[in-house]
Amino acid sequence: MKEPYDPQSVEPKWQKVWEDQKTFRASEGGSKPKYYCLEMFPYPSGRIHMGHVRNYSIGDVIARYKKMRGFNVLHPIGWDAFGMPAENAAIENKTHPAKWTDQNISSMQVQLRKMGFSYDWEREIATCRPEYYRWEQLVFLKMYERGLAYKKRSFVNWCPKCETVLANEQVEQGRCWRCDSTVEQRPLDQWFFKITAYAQELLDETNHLKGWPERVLTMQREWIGESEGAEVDFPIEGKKQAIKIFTTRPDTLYGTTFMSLAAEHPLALELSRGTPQEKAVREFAEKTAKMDRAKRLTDDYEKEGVFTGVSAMNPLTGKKLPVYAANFVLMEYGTGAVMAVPAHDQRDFEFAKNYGIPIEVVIDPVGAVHERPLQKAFEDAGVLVNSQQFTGLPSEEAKKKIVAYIEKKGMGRKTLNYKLRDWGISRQRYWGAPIPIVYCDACGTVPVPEKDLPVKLPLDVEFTGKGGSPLAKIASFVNVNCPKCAKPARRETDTMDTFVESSWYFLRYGSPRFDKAPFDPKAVAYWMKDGGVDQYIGGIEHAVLHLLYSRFFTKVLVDLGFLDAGVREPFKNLLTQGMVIKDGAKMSKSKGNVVDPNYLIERYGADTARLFSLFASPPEKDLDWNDQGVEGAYRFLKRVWTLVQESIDSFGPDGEEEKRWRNRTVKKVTEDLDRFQFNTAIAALMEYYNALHDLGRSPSRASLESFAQLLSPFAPHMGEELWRLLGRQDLVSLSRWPAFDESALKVETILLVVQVNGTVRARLEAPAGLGQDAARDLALKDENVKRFLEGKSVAKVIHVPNKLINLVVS
Ligand code: ANZ
Ligand code: ZN
Repeated sequence: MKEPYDPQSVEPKWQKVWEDQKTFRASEGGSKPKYYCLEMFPYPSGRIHMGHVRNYSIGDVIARYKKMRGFNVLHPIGWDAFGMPAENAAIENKTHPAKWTDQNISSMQVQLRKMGFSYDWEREIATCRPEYYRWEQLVFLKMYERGLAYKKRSFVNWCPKCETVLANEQVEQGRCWRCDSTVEQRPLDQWFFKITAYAQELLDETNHLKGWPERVLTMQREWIGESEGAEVDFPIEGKKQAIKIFTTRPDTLYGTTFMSLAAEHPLALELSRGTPQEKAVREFAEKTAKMDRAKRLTDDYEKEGVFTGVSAMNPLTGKKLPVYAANFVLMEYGTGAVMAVPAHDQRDFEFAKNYGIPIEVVIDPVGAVHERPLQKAFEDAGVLVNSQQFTGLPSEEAKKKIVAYIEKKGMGRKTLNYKLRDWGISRQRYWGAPIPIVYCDACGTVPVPEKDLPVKLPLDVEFTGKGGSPLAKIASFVNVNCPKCAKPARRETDTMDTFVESSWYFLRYGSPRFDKAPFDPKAVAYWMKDGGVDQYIGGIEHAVLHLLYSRFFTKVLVDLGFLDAGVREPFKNLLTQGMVIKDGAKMSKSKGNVVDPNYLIERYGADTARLFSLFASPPEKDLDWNDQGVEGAYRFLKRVWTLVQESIDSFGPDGEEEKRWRNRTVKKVTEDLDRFQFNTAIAALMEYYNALHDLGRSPSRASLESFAQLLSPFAPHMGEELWRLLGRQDLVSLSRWPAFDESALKVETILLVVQVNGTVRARLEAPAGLGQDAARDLALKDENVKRFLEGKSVAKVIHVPNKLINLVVS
């Protein structure tokens, strides 16, 4: 009785069995080694897309494989549930963000279950629930206590359409990453996390993350952006103060011809006060504040500035240097002040040209001199000239000597600087975790007492899409009594950046229902031991922010005492999967080239969708969508199905060749899975199928059982069904991964046909891979061959390896 392959009946059946038997429930402890397999959790947009299918299929193969290899696997899922789309939907469709999010979660749960992913659903979390964010609020309070969370006025990227502050990373070429509006600059009081306090550790640790792609580590290092240099104090003429500058080129110190301050630098206004320049400096500061920050980071704009009315002095020569406020100096970097060396810095060069400031060469190329006047700045290292006792030294040596000299004279010091800025976490949005702070006229900034947590998001809210934070308009939320003096006070109405939730969700999974702390330190220590999450899988778009913030947060949680000190890095191994591409472009709604996974599941089944997305390319590479590939995956599964159906009434004997194929395939698939080479593992299964099919008889039960096991991480429903068809009553998902016999591989034999002068004289069983001489020696030992060679000598040998040897005699 043959059943046709019908994924629509097979798949739900096994999903229910897994669910009922709690096959993938994880618990701490036991003798098996733990394995924490994690995919980046989804934003509940309402539907899964092919990117999810791919990401989660990769993770699921790893989780299932490790389980069969005898690991105690944790494979959780949850929802990154705060964020702007819910609020935007609320504005557009008048649904409450909470309701919209819950509905989306429900429908995506159904979709993920239909994919047959081996999640421990009992650990599911959603970051928008107070049971989750209350702990984030607690961590915030602890960070505030330690000065790791603080408030400061700063210029922020403001998107006029989204009416929110954007992180620098959310600004792409001066535009909002979500809605593409031009981003403006606004001064605003903002909450920050002091990630810069961890800059050095975050940087150093990149050298120890051996399981991360080099590309991601490089991006993180560049983002942190360490530069080695010096701070030097330049005395101001007629004052006691000095201007503190940061330079990476102390070797050019003798070429300084002016000074530049950031327009916002407090000294700019202070120095000009009372001089005729005061008004100009103030106006310049206002104008610069409006300038596009992204643009300021490029070099592609006119270098402008104003004279402040005062001069400083080169601390080594006493030479007088006019002080300017300039638009290319950033307040947030270094000290916000620069010693300007126009001969060797292009920005200074352009500025000097604009304002008629002298340009003095102090670095010549090795073995040459510059043509004068310089056409542009010479920024390379070289040999010092016009630099007093340092003249003649190469740049690198001069840097060290000049810094040492300055240190000795007490004029400055060696320093490190980072491009990394503190993490601005304030969002003027409703759908986020409220920041647990109260403002009181008498007491100032007052943290909400721990016992009053969570500060819950009020649900009675109106969305107009206009005029800033909806929270600020809810009187019942805003008006509270001061926790200290009990007088009327106001709540903070900013919510936290949603990157905060995703910076620690992987820890919450360790004890998702724990209600005494963010997580149970024992449970989390168990899952995180030996380097953290064993395998993390997600998109390269998170290479910098999410991964850097998670690393930072993990360190903070250790330092605050929430997390076992054995863990300072969250992710031991990282796999960044490529994008899903169709018709040459990233599959995305905006490109209109989306293939809906639902369609695949309904038409071909989840196993086909999984198999295709794993077979089409290696995980790190982009996956080029093609319909034939899907058809091919489907056909393969159907053939396997038929082969097993046809074999179950009359298994064949377990022949030598069959054993060899089995061992070879188990070895290949095992090794490929260990290296996450899913596509070649599947190709090996396809070859194996062909070999079994071409036997000309039914394969043995052992071969088909191995097949079901090897296939099951990729196509788990099919794996279970075949396993049951083959008579097994347990679950293939819980079976022990097949072992291979290395020796069975080595003694592989072939049939060697021996001819004498083109006529077959013997058929010999011979080890595979014999060379010509060895094959000839073997042939010469055969009695029949010997007879035909008697009295003659071999003039020529024709050898077709593993097939035939022809001895030509005269
Ligand atoms: C003098 C000098 C001479 C410089 C020279 C460069 C070349 P990185 O490598 O990115 O760290 N600088 C310092 N603070 C600045 C600020 N707040 N805004 C804009 N520019 C600033 O760059 C360090 C160099 O950028 C510093 O070294 C300083 O200019 C400038 F031939 O000092 B340099
Ligand atoms: Zn008060």
